[in-house]
Amino acid sequence: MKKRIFSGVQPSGNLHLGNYLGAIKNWVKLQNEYESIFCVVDLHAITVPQDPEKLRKKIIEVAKIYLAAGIDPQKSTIFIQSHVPEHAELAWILNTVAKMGEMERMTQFKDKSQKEGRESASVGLFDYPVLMAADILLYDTQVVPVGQDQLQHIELTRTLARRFNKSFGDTFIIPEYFIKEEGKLIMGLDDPSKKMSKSAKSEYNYIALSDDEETIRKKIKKAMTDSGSEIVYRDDKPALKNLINIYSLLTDRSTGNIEKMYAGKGYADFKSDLADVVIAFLRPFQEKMAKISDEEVLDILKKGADKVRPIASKKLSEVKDKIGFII
Ligand code: ATP
Ligand code: LTN
Repeated sequence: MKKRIFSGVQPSGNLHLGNYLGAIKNWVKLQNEYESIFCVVDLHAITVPQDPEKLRKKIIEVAKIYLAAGIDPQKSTIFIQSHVPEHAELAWILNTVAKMGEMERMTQFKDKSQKEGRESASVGLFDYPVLMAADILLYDTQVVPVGQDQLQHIELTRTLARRFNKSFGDTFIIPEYFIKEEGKLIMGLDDPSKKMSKSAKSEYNYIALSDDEETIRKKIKKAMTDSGSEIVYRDDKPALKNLINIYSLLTDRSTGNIEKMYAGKGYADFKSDLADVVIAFLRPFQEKMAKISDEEVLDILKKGADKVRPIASKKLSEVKDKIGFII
C-alpha cells in the first residue's frame, strides 16, 4: 500500500517561485511514490479579507498552476477545500482539543496579525493552524510536503492528533513532514531576511508565476545584492545566496558549478542570465496554463472532491462517535 500525502496552497495573492520551489515542485515528484491529495485551501484564504470575484478566479488559477506544474489528475487527486465540509466540521472539534497557550505561540499568526494589528486580526486567522490540522488528519495523511514556514503548524497537528488519541483512543495517524533542504525557504528579492511571500507589500519581493518577461527582468535587476562583486554562495552574502539558490533549483546545476561559471564576472552578467533562466522556466509553464480551460479544471476539481469526500466523511463519523455524539 502506498503512503498518503496531503498538501495545499491558499488561493490568495500571486503564487510565486517560493511556492513552486518550496512546495509544488516536490509534489510533482512525490505523486509517483505516494497516494497524493492536493487541495486548494479556500477556507484558509478567507482568514484575511478577500474580494469575492478575485477569490473565485484565484481558486481556478491555483488549480491550473497545479496542473501546469505537472500534477497529473490520473495519479493525484486535486479538489477545493470548501467542497468537502468535513474540513470545517473537524476543525471545530479540534478547536476544543487545541489550547490557547499553544495557539498563541504560532509564529505565522504573530507575523500576519502584526500587519493590521492584533486587535483587528480575524479569529479565523488565529484558528488557521487548527483548520490545517483538520485538513491533514481527515485523510490519515502520513506525510505532508511543505516549505519550512509550515513546520510549526505540522508540529501542532501532531500534538493535537496525539492528544485526541490519548483521550478518545487511536483515531488519527501522526503525520510526518517532508521538507526538502533545497528550496525550503526562498527569500524575498527585496529583503533576503524575510521569506518570499505572496502577501508581501511590494511586488518586488517576489517573482510571480504569472510575471511576464519584462517584469521578471525588472524585478531581478532591482533585486537586492550584497556588498562586493564576486558571485559566491555564502552565508555572509544572503541576497546573492538566495539568487544563486533560485538559479540552481531551476537549472539543476549545483551552486558550486554556478560559482565557477561566474568566476571573474559580476552581478550584471549573473542577474541577466538569472532572468533568462527564470523566463525559460516560466514561459512554457504559462503556455501550459493558458491551454487549460476553466471547464476542464472545474470538472477535475469536482471529481476530486467526490473522490475524497467518503474518506473525510468516514473519519469524521469515527471522531463524532468517539467523542460521544449520536451518529
Ligand atoms: P503568505 O505569504 O500569504 O502566507 P505564502 O506565499 O506563504 O503566502 P502559502 O499558500 O502560505 O503561500 O504557501 C504554500 C506553500 O508554499 C507552503 O507549503 C509554503 O511552505 C510554501 N512556501 C511559501 N513561501 C515559501 C518560500 N518563500 N520558500 C519556500 N516555500 C514557500
Ligand atoms: N497553511 C498552508 C496551506 C495549507 C496546508 C494544509 C498545507 C492548508 N492546509 C494542509 C499542508 C497540509 C500554507 O502553506 N500556508
